[in-house]
Amino acid sequence: MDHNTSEVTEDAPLTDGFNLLIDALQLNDVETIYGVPGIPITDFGRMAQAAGIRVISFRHEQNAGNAAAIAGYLTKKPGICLTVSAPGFLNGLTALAHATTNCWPMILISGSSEREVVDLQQGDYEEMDQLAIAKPLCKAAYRILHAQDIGIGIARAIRAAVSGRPGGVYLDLPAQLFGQVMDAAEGQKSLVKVIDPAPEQIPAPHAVIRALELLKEAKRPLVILGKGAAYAQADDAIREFIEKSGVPYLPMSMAKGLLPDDHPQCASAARSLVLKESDVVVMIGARLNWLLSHGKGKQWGEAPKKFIHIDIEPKEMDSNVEIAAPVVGDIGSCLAAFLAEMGGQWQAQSGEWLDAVRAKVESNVARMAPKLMNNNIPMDYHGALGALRRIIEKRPDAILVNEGANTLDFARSIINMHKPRKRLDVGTWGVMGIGMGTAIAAAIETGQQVLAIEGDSAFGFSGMEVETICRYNLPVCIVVFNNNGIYRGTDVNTSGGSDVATTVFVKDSRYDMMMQAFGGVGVNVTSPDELERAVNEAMDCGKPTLINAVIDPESGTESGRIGNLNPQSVVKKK
Ligand code: ADP
Ligand code: TZD
Ligand code: MG
Repeated sequence: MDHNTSEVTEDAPLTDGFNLLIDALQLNDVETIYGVPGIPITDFGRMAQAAGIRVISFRHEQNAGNAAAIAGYLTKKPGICLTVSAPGFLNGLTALAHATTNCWPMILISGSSEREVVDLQQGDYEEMDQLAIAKPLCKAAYRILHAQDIGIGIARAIRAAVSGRPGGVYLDLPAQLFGQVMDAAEGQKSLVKVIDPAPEQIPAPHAVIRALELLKEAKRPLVILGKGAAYAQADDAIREFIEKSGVPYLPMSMAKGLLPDDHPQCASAARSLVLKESDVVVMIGARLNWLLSHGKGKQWGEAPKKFIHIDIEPKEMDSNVEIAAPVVGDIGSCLAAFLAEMGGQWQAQSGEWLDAVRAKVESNVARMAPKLMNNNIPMDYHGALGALRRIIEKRPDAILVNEGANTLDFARSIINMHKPRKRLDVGTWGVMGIGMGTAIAAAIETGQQVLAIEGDSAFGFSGMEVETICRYNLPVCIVVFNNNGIYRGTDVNTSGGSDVATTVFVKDSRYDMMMQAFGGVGVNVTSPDELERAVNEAMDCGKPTLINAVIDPESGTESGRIGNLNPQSVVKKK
C-alpha cells in the first residue's frame, strides 16, 4: 500500500504525519518538547512550536533527554525528548536509560532512516536499527509505520511510561511517516486521548493489616522515604503517616524535603544509628539497592530486622532481603489505606528510641554547626555549603540541582530541604552530566528559581548548555565548585612525564567567563561571604548567572563518600 496516496480523494481536506503527531501530543496535554533539531525532525519541531508546544532546543541530546527525564519526575507526565536518527538517538539513549533506572516517565522520540534500507543494511544516512538497540535499555519500545497509527502509538507510549512503575519509552518514527498524507477527518478520528494513564493501584486490605501489625510490635521502628515517595505527590498522606505513627524517618537524597529536614522525627543526622539499631523498617518508594547497602551488612548492624515494603512494583519485594510485609500499590493509595486502618486509636511511637535518635541528631548537628560558619579562604566544602544552606533556608521554593563527588555528598548532608521535590540530583546511577538539563527543565516546568551546585568536573559534562540557559533567559544560578579537578586538584602524574595527572584540570580556570560569553552574569568568588552575596544577587534578579567558587583543591576526598566502592591497586605500576 502506498501511504502517500491511500484513501485520499482529490478535494477532501488532508493531514499528514507531522500534523497528526502534533495533534496526538496536544490531545494528551503535552506542553513541552526537549530536543535537538535535524533530519528528519526539523520541520516537526518548527511545526510543533507554531502549534503552541514549547520546543526547547539544546546543544546536545543527552541534556535534552535529562531535561525530559526530570520533567517526568516533577510532573508525573512523560517528559518528551526529540532527536534525529542514529547519533542523536544514541546521545538521547543514555538519558532514556537513566530515566528508566530512576523509575521516571519519559518518551524518547527519534526520527529514523528508511526501514527498507536499514533492514537490508544498505547504508542509509544515519542508518541504525534504533528500535532493537533501545529495547533492552527502556521499559517499552514502539515503532509507528503508518500515519493512521500515530494516535494509538502515542497513546501506548504515554501509558507505558506512566502506569505501574514509571520508566522510559522509546518511540521510533521513520522519516517517511512524517510525510504520509491521509484524509484529515479520518486522521482526527484515529487520535486517542489516554484516559487515566496511571490508574490507582489499591493495596490488598490484608497486606495493609499485616504491615501495621508488624509496625505495632516494633520497639525501634524506622521509615525510609525514597524518591518514589516524592514522585507519588502524596505529600500530605506521607506527613500524616509519619506524624501519626511517631516513627523517625530517613529521607533518601531526592526525598529530602518531603517533610522538612528540620522536622523533629527526621533522622538524617543519625543515619548510622537508625540503620544499625532499628528493628522494623518501613520502605516507602525506595529500593534496597547499593544506596542502602542492599539492606544488609555492617551498615545495618547485627540486630535482626524486619521490613515492610511499600512499592508499586511487585518484583521489587524480596529483591535483596526477605520482606516480612510486602504492600504492593501506589503510595497514595497505600498510605490512605494505612491511615484508615490506623484510625484514631493508634499509639504513636514515643520514649527511649525516639529520645536516643533525637539526642544523636542534636549532637551531630551541633558538632557540624561551627564548620558551616567558617569564612575561610580558600573555601572548604563546609564553608561554601554553609553559605548555600542559609540561602535555601531563606528561599525554600528554589530548586536545588546537585552533582559532583564531594560537591554532591557534602551538599546532600549539609543543605536542608524544606519542601517536596526541591532537590534534584544524580539519581540511582550517580551519573555526572545531569546538571544543566535538569536545571533547565526545573526552571521551565516549575517557573521557580534554580540553584545548581556543580563540581567542576560534573559541570563539564553539560556545561555548553549555559548558552541554552541564556537563550531562554532562565532563572538559573550555577555555582561551580572549582577545586581544579575530580575529587581533588592536587594529584600528580607519577611517571614524571609532562602530562598532568588524570584527575586534574587547568588550574585556576574561570568558569564564570563561560556565562559571560553568552550575555549572562559571571562572578568569581573566593570566600563564603562573597558566595552568599553573589547567589542572593543572582536570585533577586533571576538572570542566568554562573559563579566560579574557588574551593581549596586539598579539601575533597577520593570518590567523595563512596570511596569504599572504588577498587585501588595495591601493586601499582612504577
Ligand atoms: P531512592 O533512590 O530514593 O531510594 P528508588 O529510585 O530506589 O528511590 O526507588 C523508587 C521506588 O519507588 C521504585 O521501586 C518505584 O517502583 C517506586 N515507585 C515509583 N512511583 C511509585 C508510586 N506512585 N507508588 C508506589 N511506588 C512507586
Ligand atoms: N562519568 C559519568 C557519566 N558518571 C560518573 N559518575 C563518572 C563518570 C565518575 N565520576 C563520579 O562518580 S564523580 C565525578 C566523576 C567523573 C566527578 C567528581 O568531580 P567534581 O566533584 O569536580 O564534579 P568534586 O567536588 O571535585 O569531588
Ligand atoms: Mg572538582
